Amino acid sequence: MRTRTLAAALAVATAAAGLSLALAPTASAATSVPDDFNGDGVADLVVATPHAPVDGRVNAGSVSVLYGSPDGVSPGRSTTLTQNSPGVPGDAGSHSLFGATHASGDLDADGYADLVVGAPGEAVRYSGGYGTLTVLWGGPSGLTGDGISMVSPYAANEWMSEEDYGKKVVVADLDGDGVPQIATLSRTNLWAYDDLAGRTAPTDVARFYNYNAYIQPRTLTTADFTGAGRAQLVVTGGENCGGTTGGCQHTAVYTWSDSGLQEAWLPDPGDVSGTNEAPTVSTAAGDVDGDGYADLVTGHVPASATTTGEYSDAAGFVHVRYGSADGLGAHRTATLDAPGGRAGDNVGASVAVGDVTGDGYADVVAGAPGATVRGVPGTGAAVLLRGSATGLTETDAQVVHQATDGVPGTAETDDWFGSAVDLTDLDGDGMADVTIAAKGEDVLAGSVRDGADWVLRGSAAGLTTAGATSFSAQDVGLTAPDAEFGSVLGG
Ligand SMILES: [Ca+2]
Ligand SMILES: [Ca+2]
Ligand SMILES: [Ca+2]
Ligand SMILES: [Ca+2]
Repeated sequence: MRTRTLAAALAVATAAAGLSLALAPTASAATSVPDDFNGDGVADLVVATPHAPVDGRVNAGSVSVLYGSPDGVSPGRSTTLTQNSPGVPGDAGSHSLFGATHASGDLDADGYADLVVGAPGEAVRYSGGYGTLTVLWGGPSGLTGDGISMVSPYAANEWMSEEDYGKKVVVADLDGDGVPQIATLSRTNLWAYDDLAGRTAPTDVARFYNYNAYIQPRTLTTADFTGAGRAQLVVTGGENCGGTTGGCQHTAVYTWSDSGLQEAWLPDPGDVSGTNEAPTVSTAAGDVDGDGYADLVTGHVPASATTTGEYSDAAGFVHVRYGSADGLGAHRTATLDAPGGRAGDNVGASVAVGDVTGDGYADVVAGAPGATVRGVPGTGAAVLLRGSATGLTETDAQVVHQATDGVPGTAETDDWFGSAVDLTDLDGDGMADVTIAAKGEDVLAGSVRDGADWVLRGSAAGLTTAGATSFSAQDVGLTAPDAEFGSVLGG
């Protein structure tokens, strides 16, 4: 959805500037659906399980692609790949965390979307470095395992070391030539690559930004926030202040230029009361007010001194910085509480942006994995906040959870429904469908973190339970308990 919004913004921007003929011809050769791996015109869903064991290696990781269709997705039309699958580069290793992040786009401009998968814990042979990216090529049969592997430029430098390369990844057209590129975060660096030259791994990075010891980059997002006809990168993370590691928040926008990545800092929204800085725990982008500029949506859960379990005891909130020609958030920002939000909800622990209702305004789904439902703590919920001409609104917000009529499953303690969310049009009807992960869902006897995913379809009225489906590890042939199946739905 992110790239489609970018394309819409690009169309508006170029129409306004009379530049429609200046677009690179390669753009028309690329697929029009950024996550359509088998080229049938319907987007596909990737759910990743970085904690999946593979052939006895713990936390090696797997990714599952479920192919979209007019009937939506089904595990019966899926492929699950690990680093031990035929063709996939590398070998499954303990704690590689293959699938900790993923992003897609047509990197080789053959009309089929390609999947980039991060394995930030993978040891790089003959190097002190950790972390790889794997590019899996799409084709008529979808993802088959055919791919290439990438490592940090520092992995080949005896004087440098790298940690967590590939912990976040995005695919976007950063230089405005119509072909998307890869950008990725490590523990201390942001790397942005040039267009791939065919199906070979890049030998050098085009642009990078190095963080000093005072900033800990955490999230990476991309979209065209300024109507420039190219995407910018947004990185958020903790920043040391007052003697506290990560006590303040850092948000920076990077624009690709001939001289490197140009950086601009943005103010942190703080928490709802405006007294403390609230960590940015999730990010997504899309045009929620339909003005042609992508908007940045961030989820914030204030840290809590009384947190004892998986989630904070804070309510959480969602913040919007509206895009404009003058820069992201230059003219307008907004903070939204989920209606009825309560302490411990953790609303904004996850966010996704997409047009659920098909009215041309992107909507937001925010996960609230800590929410208490009908007296059961930690059940979790997801909230639909609607886009409109005046921006994102709490009006007619819709809450769904496992106790909602028509949603499969049972609301249980610490299911954490909403631990991750994604919005992609998986049935091709023009309305984005939500995928909701519950990483604490227990499926097998005696386990507590088997994990599962739900898909609820978009409709003109909002999310509908008609055609709702859910699936877990066993449905795609995985058998290990407590692996948090499908807990990663994107970046
Ligand atoms: Ca497809
Ligand atoms: Ca491709
Ligand atoms: Ca906008
Ligand atoms: Ca749909």
